[in-house]
Amino acid sequence: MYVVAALTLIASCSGDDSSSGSDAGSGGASGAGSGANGGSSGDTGGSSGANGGDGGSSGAAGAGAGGDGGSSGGGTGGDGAADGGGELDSGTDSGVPGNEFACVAPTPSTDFGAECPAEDPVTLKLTPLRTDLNVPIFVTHAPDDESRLFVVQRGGQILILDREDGATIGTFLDIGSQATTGTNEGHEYGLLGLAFHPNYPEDPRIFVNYTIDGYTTDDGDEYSLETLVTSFEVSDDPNVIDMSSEQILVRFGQPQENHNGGMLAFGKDNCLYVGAGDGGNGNDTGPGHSAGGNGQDLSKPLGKILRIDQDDPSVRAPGNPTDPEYEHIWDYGVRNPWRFSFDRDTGDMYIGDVGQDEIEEVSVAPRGVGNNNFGWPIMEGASCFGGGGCDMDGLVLPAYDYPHAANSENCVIGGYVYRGSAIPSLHGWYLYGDSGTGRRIRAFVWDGEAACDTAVPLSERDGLTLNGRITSFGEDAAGELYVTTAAGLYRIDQAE
Ligand SMILES: [Ca+2]
Ligand SMILES: [Ca+2]
Repeated sequence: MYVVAALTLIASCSGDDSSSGSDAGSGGASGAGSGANGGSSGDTGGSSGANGGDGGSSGAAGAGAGGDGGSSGGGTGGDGAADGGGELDSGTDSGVPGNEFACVAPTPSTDFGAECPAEDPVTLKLTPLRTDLNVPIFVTHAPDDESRLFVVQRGGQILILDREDGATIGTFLDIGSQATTGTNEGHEYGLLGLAFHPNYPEDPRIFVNYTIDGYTTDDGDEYSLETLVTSFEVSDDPNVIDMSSEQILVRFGQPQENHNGGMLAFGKDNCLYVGAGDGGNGNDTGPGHSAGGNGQDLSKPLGKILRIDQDDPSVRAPGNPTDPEYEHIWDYGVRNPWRFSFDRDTGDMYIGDVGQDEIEEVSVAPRGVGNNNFGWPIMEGASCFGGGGCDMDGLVLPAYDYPHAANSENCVIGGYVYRGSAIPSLHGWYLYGDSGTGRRIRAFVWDGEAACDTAVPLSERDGLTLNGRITSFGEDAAGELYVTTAAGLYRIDQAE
């Protein structure tokens, strides 16, 4: 029943993958040098090359597809302010004298949800900005920067493109030689996430999530990859990162090469959120998986949404749940949260959690409300995993789920709540998609109790065509939305 998906398909992000380790050489042990900013690895075993080793070299900067990326969905428009419209005043939760951008305990949402709209949004179109990229898996912006887009390629590059016409301005960062990256479309590892500090560029740090070669512990536990979340600082040239500035925030082993999550984004609490998959394999079982699944094991970073204080990643971030043994856990019970985002107006969190065999789901958590158990591997979507019954007590069910059958869908790609100004009727709609060959773009409005869904996916309703499978959505400084595919970057516009 649980078929091993072909690695030649990006669809493998929703299938099993029993292959562990041995991804043939490539990338050295990451030079993640210097600082050793306290990488509080979970209990996933030792870490290769200790903190900040200087590692190898080479690296198969391969093309491939896969991973995921970050966003800076966080800090934006003021509390409930109406229209993100390009203003980034970030950090509404913060009240720390002397550092209004410190990671602080969040202020839980008090007015969750919106009204279901009376009508579907206007007809949309996709405006291609690029069709020649090398496995772009994320696009985002720097705070207040309305002139540049930052496109993450899974092979390790962050490209800077002109927001208007997509022309290449430069290469911001290239860690292709130190990351271990996938070489075909289905691979889920490489450079997977990017987020700018909410006070960038006054605070010159960007944050990235990528994989390096794995390791074997003294006890013989094998990790095929290791996830690193690190920071870099921009150099005196605003289009070039200082490669000597890397600092490790956290690192943890990946028992299998799939389900690495990879998303990074700042919340309105100015803390760094990290998506971590269940470790890989299938059914959240096998080597490196706890009895009952990593998703439910609060001593591990795997199968979690993590929340980190970027200024002191060695301790539990202010406001994190105090029970979990692993101090960075914010939410748990996720399988592969490839993409999540924060509504830039409300601060609510939308998580696209990739399902296994039958069901894809989007979960929504109110701003500042953590410690949610989203159910994996007890449940897949709103159903007990594998059929039969299960104990749903205490589990947070998805806002919306849909089956694989019928429409060639099998891998949800989380998106964004539209808060731009170019398409007024789209305001408040959450746009997301699926990387299956159906290439569907969908939308709903979450009213706090149910997802008000459009009757027909936007892609079909509006005849939107893409040159490849969807890999991500992204948001620019003005709140306009984009879609990336295996080679393309498109802006979502209103049709004439
Ligand atoms: Ca993994
Ligand atoms: Ca779930």
